[in-house]
Amino acid sequence: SPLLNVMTRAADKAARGLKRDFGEVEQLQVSQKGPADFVSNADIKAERILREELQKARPAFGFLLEEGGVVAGSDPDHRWIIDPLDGTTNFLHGLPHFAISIALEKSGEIIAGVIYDPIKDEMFCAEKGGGAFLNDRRIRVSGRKSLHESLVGTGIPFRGQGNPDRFAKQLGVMMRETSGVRRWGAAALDLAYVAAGRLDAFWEEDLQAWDMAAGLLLVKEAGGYISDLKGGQTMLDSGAVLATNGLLHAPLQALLTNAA
Ligand code: 2AM
Ligand code: CA
Ligand code: CA
Ligand code: CA
Repeated sequence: SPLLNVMTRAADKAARGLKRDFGEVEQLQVSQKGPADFVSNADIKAERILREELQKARPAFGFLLEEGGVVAGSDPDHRWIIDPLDGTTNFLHGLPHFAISIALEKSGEIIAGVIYDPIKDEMFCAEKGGGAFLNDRRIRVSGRKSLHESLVGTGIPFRGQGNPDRFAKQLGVMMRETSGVRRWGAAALDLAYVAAGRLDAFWEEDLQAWDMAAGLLLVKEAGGYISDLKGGQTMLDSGAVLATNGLLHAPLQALLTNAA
C-alpha cells in the first residue's frame, strides 16, 4: 500500500545510517538520559531521518518520538509513534539485534506498523485489516497449544524500573511451565517475533508507547491476541503487555496473574 511504502522507505533510509554507525560503534558519542538509559548520536540521527522522510510524505501528521518527544501536526487525528533504535543497549555493545519501529495512530488507534531489523534485513509490516508481513511474505502467529512446549520472550526490568521481586516470580512460573524463556533486549522485535510465530508469547511491564505501538498491530494482524497482564486493554497507558498466539493467552495470563 502507499502508506506502508512511505513507512518502509523511511525505515530503509534511517537504517543505512544505523548500519554504518554499528560498524564503528566505538566512535559513537553516547550520553545518559538516566541510570542505564543510554542514547547515542545514532539514535538521534536515525530519528531525524525518519522525521524528515515522514514529514515530506505526510506533512500534516504529528509525532511522538522517543528522543524528540511530542511534535504537534496540523492534522490532529494522525500521528507517527517512533522508536528510532529499539535495542540501544545491544547496539552499543556490538550485539546485532536492534530495530527501527514506526507506527501510525489515527484517532487513538494504531492503523499501520513497520519494524525493521537492518542487520538481518527483516522488514515486518502490517496495516489494519490487511494482515502482517515479513519481507512481502504473509506471517502468522504459531499454532502451538501446549504450554509445556511453548517458547516465551520477556524483558528484564532495568534502571530500577518495575518490581524485581514480581519479575522473579513471573520468571519462576514461566521456567517451570514453558519450554523456555528468552530475553533479547529489543521489545519491538520480540513482538514482531510473536507475529512471525518464532515466539509463542512475550510479556513485559514498563514499556513505552514507541516500544510497542507497531508490534501490537503486527501481532493482531498475524492472528494473535494482546492484553495487559490482567487481561485488560491498557497496554499503551500502563506499559504492560502480554502478546500471544491467542491459543495460549488464558493459561499464560493466569500464570502471570498468580505470580503478581
Ligand atoms: P530502547 O533500546 O529503545 O531504549 C527491553 O526491555 C526494552 O526496554 C527495549 O525495547 C529498550 O528500548 C528498553 N530499554 C531502555 N533502557 C534499557 C536498558 N538499560 N536495558 C534494556 N532495555 C532497555
Ligand atoms: Ca532508549
Ligand atoms: Ca525501545
Ligand atoms: Ca530507542
